Amino acid sequence: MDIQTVVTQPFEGQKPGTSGLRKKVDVFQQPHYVANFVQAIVDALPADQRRRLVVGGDGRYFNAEAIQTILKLLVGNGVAEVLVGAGGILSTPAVSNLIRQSKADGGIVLSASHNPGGPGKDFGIKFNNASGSPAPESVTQAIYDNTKSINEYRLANLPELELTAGKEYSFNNTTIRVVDSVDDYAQLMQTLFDFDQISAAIKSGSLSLCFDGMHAVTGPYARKIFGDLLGVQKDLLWNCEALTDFGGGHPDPNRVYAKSLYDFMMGSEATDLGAASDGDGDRNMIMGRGAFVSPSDSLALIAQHHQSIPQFKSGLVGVARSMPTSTALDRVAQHLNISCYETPTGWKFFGNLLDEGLVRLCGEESFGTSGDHVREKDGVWTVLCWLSILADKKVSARELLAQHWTSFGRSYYCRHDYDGLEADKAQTIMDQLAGSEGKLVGRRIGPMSVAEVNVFRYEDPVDGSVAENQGVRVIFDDQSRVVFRLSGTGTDSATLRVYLEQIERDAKNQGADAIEYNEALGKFANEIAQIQSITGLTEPTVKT
Ligand code: VG1
Ligand code: CO
Repeated sequence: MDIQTVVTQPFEGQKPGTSGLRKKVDVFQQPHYVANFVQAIVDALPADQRRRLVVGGDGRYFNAEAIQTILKLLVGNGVAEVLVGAGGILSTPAVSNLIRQSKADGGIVLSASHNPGGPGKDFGIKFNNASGSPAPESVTQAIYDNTKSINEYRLANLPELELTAGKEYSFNNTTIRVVDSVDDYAQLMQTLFDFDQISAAIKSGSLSLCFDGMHAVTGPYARKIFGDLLGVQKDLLWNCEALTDFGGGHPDPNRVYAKSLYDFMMGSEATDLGAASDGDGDRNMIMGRGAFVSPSDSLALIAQHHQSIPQFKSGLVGVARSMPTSTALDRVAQHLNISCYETPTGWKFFGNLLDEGLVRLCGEESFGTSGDHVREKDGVWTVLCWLSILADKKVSARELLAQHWTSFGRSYYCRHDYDGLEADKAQTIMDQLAGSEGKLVGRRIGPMSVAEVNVFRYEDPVDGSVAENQGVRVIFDDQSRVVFRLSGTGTDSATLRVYLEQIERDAKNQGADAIEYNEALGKFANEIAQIQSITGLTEPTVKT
């Protein structure tokens, strides 16, 4: 097999963000663009860590072409073994699992997650390390540095490979094995949950689930796990046909983009549990009959009821949440007498804590939860946690939420996103907020007054690495908070995220709608961040 050394030039801006490199797909479609970036990944790996790599993506538009290029590149670089998902498809948590199970040196995930797919839409590539975790910043920085000086890459002249499960190819020093996209992951789930208990409840009619695959990667996983193994009827598994453009939708499981599921769960036909997952299968939305469970509450409730989940029967040890995620988890951790870590946004920051065994459960307000079984957030797994809790407690999700709020207080939580900002204006907002403590301390809104304003800085307790500038926190005297940060996953203009959390300890006042409850605080946030005066925007683009 011929190996060609292709002369190339660096592309600007191949800098990984919160979760890998994300750009418009036409940027990735430029000649050399994918090859440059993947060669930069390979070059960042020490020579003895190129033995075995896993490759797969969420199946969006351009996934198939990019996979073929990556295989040529990995053969060209003499990687001994490559495991690739059938059709080039693997959900993000499934990649993480395969890396761990096969003791690979890492994996390449093709996805732009919840961002839309199709011509003119978004694409992405990220690298996960040998523990299955998104690469830490030291590695993404090394990759980025390589992209700035790259002048050649090595490509094998492979024919187009048919990626059917079970196929195996050998070229020069490389074996390529095509694996079933769902099997290993489904097996892992069966070791973590009591499938007999859940399926008995489903088959007896005492527990029902409606799942929306949003025409994204989890469709086949849901059919196998919820359908074949647990007995959920086909008509309750919606949009499980994976499509390259996600059916034209936005595969982001929240109240706005999973609206039909939301409406169904609020209506008279609702099932006990409603759930949806995103483009690459790492996010989840959880609803009970007539109740939306905010991701921060979902995380706190999983911690609270961890004894209903076989994976956690031996105890949680510790838990972690990203900084903007609500403090509901902290209160449960305190009650359980276990540690609760606060990390910057992005799953990569949980990797060390999980590897060291300091935490077993993690989550983010952005509809992401997972345990120590993989090193990614995991949508289907979260649904199985909720099915386990409901099957075990035999109480509705709505009732569990009410009980939780009575015991721990309710964190009324929501997020306001201001999209389409010019980058320099977004930066001005952040800069002036960072220096605003003197001006803001003591300012009142309703009964609360600002106690502290600071810029979040994280020092990793395991390796001591430091992440600066991870968002501005405005903390009130009753622990309520407003957090501001800029998105690191967008593909064009800047997005300002404003996270609102108000803690209501009085059970009489815990039944309101979180978005409405936070309206006044959202206006206050707009004002103190000078969003309107800097950008002209009086209202956020999205409220979730
Ligand atoms: C967003 C979320 C963050 C999440 C990231 C990747 O990042 O806020 O919590 O980890 O997306 O999720 P940002 O920088 O845009 O706020 V996914 O489902 O894209 O892998
Ligand atoms: Co995702």
